[in-house]
Amino acid sequence: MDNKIFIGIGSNTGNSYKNCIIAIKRISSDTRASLRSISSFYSTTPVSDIEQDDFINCAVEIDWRGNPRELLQFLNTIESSMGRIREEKNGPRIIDLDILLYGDAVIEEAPLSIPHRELHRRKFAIMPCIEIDPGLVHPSLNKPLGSFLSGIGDDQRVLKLEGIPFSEDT
Ligand code: PH2
Ligand code: MG
Ligand code: MG
Repeated sequence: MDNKIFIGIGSNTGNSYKNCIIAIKRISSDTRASLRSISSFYSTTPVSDIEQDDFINCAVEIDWRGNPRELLQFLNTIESSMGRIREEKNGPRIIDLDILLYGDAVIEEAPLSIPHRELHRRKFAIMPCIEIDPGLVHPSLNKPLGSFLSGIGDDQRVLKLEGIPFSEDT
């Protein structure tokens, strides 16, 4: 239960902000999950070759009474319940729930890939995590998570959204 588990949340279809909130509520309403922390919401440019709208991204830290595989299944179930269908890689999506970090675990057993394969290359994933815990270290690259930011191009724009109340009528 001491694992620092970080879930990356993203949406760029429909009301993206609301979609992220619905996903957070569904995560926290399961008895196996406890919400420890929610990051700010960020407006982010798509990292993709496909032309599409900007994303809303955030991250949550949770405790999970189960194993990583069960967590992945749980997140996939929430994605499906929100209408996610398997779209093209890096295409627009109503909701995306990715396990970014599972404590110090390094797991490469398809479909599990922990830490998330792209975590250190994506500002929209790193920023919300280090906002919650600035001391995070990448468990397989063994460097502070924040240290990867300087190597990421300025084309990845990430704008922290200030002053948006968490609780809307969702
Ligand atoms: N997710 C992707 C691909 N590109 N870009 C942004 N800004 N935010 C995302 O969540 C995102 C992306 C694949 O899951
Ligand atoms: Mg993703
Ligand atoms: Mg995903």
